[in-house]
Amino acid sequence: MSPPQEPLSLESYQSIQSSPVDDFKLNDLIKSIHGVLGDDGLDAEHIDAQKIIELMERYSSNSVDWNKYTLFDHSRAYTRNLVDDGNGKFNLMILAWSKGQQSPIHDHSGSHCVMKILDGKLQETQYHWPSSADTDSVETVGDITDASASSSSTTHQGKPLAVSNNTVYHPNQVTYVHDNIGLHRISNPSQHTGAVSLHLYTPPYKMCKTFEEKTGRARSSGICSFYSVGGNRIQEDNK
Ligand code: CSS
Ligand code: FE2
Repeated sequence: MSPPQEPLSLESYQSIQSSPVDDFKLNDLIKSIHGVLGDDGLDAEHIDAQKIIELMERYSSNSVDWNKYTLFDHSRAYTRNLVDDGNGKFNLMILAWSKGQQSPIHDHSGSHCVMKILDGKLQETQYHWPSSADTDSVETVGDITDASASSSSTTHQGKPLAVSNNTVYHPNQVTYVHDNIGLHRISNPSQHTGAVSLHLYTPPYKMCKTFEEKTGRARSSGICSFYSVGGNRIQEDNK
């Protein structure tokens, strides 16, 4: 198997950002992504990340398209709502962030991660990887969306993770991350309103690693479950 394509540098990605197009609906975006990553398209491991970034940029957020996927839950860190499983080549999902919610610091299991803000504001804090000594742990925490996954209550010794970038994104803006760039945490900085984002992961992944900010200690996320699929809530015992 050949290695995944090198991720883009931030510079090359920012220099060609395109504007959203009003008549390019969410369904058009989904069809186009299938065209690039689907059965007749490129294999997900050999994709040109720039192509899917441009498609995500072309879509102009309209809540009519995505309202049914936006299930908020204050008791979780955020919710992951599957829009399209990409026939196994990608996962397109909508994440719903209640006020003040945040993900744990995490990696993306070698996948490309393209995130577009649909509503509200979201902050992305990128971190450098910790030294390898800090990633040896095999302890598994619960689902990545468990509110406790961000906690750092252990007595593990290690250096704090170093922040490499901190950016607040607004509706229709797109950002990209890959393990070769680093780790990140997504947070909704608003204490008053929710936020909604559209995420494309390719290849799709079921597990990733989460990291303690204060020590760099890594843990396996456990299965990254969906809160809903196609707008329908998944039963707790059937995630
Ligand atoms: N990567 C996280 C969401 S933030 S990009 C996840 O898979 O749930
Ligand atoms: Fe992420």
